Amino acid sequence: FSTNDVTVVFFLGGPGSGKGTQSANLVKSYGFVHLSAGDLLREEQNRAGSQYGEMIKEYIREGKIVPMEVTVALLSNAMADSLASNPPAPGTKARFLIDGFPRKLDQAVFFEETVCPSELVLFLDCPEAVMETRLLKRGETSGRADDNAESIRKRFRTFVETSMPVVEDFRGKDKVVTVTADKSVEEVYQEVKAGIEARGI
Ligand code: UP5
Ligand code: MG
Repeated sequence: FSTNDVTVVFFLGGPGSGKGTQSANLVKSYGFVHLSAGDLLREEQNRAGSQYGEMIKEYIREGKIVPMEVTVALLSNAMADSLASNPPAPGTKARFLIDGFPRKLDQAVFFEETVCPSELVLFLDCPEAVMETRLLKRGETSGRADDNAESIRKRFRTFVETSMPVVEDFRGKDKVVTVTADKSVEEVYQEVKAGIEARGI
């Protein structure tokens, strides 16, 4: 597909900061197509015959970042599928909200060079203690293999060491809208909306 046909917004934030929750709202009001890198990886992990299933399972449990070739292929295939089944009207662009990606600097560079540059980065800023409480609570019912105290600790470490530098890099390019996420879902959403609209997306 052509990058002229799409607008890409990256949605970043720590584990449990609320990316998935807010994405659902944004899809409804702004017509974004929501692509969660983590959801795509979990689907691939469960796909019969996937050569990556075991590897993805291990990386997710350890809170490590899956090699980017796998994730970028899943994302760009999902974008192409979406454009094929739902092409943008002439003169308009398809809008993709890419949740939980890029999580490492080299992934950001690779995606923007080989798939599509991003327009904006939404960043949910949330204290670890709040994210931990949310994830442990969700873990009671989510069935996610990484919603346990040990995996959560590892996810936090990866986020601070590897993913925050991506946010800082985009911040240096003035592409980041930061929203404080330690508030009610509705309050966070109002700020997310204000941030998007201020940037004319
Ligand atoms: N909740 C949400 N907002 C709330 C609020 N304002 N007030 C009170 N509660 C709130 O929310 C988490 C929980 O908090 C929910 O129970 C929600 O109701 C509540 P959610 O919206 O799910 O938060 P989110 O930020 O989406 O959390 P998630 O756990 O999905 O974040 P992660 O970034 O950890 O997970 P992801 O699925 O993106 O990645 C998982 C793993 O996949 C990674 O650790 C990594 O191993 C792998 N991965 C890669 O390797 N590469 C990638 O590019 C992406 C993922
Ligand atoms: Mg999520």
